[in-house]
Amino acid sequence: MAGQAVETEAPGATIASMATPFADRFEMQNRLFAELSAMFGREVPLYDRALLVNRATNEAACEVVAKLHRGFHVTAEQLERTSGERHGAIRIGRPDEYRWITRFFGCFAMEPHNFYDMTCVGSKSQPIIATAFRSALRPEHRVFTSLLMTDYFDPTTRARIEALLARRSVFSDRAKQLIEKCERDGGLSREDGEALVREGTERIFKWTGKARDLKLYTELSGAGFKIAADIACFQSHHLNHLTPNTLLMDLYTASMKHCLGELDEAGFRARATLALTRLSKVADRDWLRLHFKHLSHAEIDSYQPGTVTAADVSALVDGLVSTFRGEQFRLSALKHAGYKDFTEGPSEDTPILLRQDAYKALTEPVEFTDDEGTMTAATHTARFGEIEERGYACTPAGRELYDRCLAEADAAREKDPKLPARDFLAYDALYAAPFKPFPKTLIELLSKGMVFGRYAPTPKGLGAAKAGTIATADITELVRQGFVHYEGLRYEDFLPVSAAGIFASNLNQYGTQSTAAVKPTYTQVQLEEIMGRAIIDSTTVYAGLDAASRLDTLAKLGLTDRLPAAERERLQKAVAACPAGIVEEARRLIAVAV
Ligand code: OOG
Ligand code: NI
Repeated sequence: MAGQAVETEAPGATIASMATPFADRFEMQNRLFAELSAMFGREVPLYDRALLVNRATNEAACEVVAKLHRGFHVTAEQLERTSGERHGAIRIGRPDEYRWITRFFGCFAMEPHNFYDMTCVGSKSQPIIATAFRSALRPEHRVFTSLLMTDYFDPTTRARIEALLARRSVFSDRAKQLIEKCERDGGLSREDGEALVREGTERIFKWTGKARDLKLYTELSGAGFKIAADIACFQSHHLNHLTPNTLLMDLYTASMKHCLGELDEAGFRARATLALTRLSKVADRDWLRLHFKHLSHAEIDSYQPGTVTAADVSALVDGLVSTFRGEQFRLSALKHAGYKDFTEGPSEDTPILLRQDAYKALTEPVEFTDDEGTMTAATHTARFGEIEERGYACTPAGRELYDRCLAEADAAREKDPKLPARDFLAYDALYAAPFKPFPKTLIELLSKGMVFGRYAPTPKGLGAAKAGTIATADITELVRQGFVHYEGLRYEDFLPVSAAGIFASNLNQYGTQSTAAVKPTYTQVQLEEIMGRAIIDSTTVYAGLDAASRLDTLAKLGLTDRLPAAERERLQKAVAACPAGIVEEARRLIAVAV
């Protein structure tokens, strides 16, 4: 039948002329995260309401952008997609479980990216090593996946944790069969894909509210190992949080605080006005490209410049105030533990990496069962409500500068930890000051080598190349002359120091020290052996994409010969260091998008 997808499993059948019998892995990924989000919303009503707050604030941000760029319009569906991006966090207890989870995410085109050693982040250390699963080139969603390192503990505690963990089976036989089938056949039918999504939402990631060994739980928590208790005593890899994407962090956090009853109307108005006014100053074409993947250069070029007045902002703020009067925004009526005092990551005016914030971990009822079958009601505080806003991916030089600025900003904050709650504006200025050395616009960030980018010749550039009138091979100069388009690469990963801060503030405790006789050290190879596959170093991908686009652009403009030999070699090396196939796939995706 014309147009009907072939869904039958047909190993060995002649399928050359048919559509692939397999479900698209990215569609499966979107289905998985949509279902996880629905599951999490049922488990945690506050999460569902926070999504509504996120929608309202993203809509307001889009209205500012639409006034600045006449012709810009996002459909509800596109906005839903942008805001529908999620990152999850799960914490795993056993190496064999970790390998199953790796294989599970593999079925959804999600591969391990970067090694995070949380045992080495100073006073915020946790007994955890981690990687994040995502697609290398089409990162729609990601999951930060931790593994509890039991040898961080003294032998007796370690044996108790391991004995408890040994008794659980998170993956059903059916889930294992589906994963094996996917690996063997090279994909899953749509029906099997749905079945695997259900394994995720009905078992693997589901919160059961049931736990075991209250004694161990209490002892671990009391000794400061809440994270170990969260992992060892439960029966699933329950989602710790599922984080949506915001276009405007400061508007979202102010709104959440207002809806939670922590910020009165006047306070909210002031902060919302500031956030929207700031947006109206920075939401240029680069901002559009960063936040809306679906917009092409040509589409952005077609917008006419417009303005945003103080009256426009004030009307938007009025709109939010009245929206938030609605019953569903009365978040203060739900059980909650308040909102974090400050946002993790770069200052508001530095559009790099990742900014994160959260409502604090909720106290949820849990029922403990002991070996004799006796049940005890208790509570567990671990799951929180994070939000994120993404910026540009830093080069190693940019990352180094970031780390320095961050250390200074952290130190300034620690001198007066109550300041964010007492005087937000003063705190905002205090935190931003150490980030002053960081450029604030994309073109500056690129030309100073702080972030990675992607380049392409413009029609004007191609014309000039033909006419032989281009006088430089310097990419920044070519951009300035209108011969080359640029964009920044979005940061798609995590920040260990922010993550440590998030663990710390949500567990309501700082890090923990190893109780083993000698504190073990952990390596990426160790985690790779557990997973049975290599971890992608995302910097090699960002650097490879940046270098390949420079080489391609210069080649298309006939300028390769003018590139200094050392520079050409550096770029070629960066392309070669990128994991196999990624640069080619990126070129293919760009060609498709054009
Ligand atoms: C993971 C913490 C890391 C992030 O956003 O940095 C993380 C966890 O709490 O399990 O999710
Ligand atoms: Ni997170």
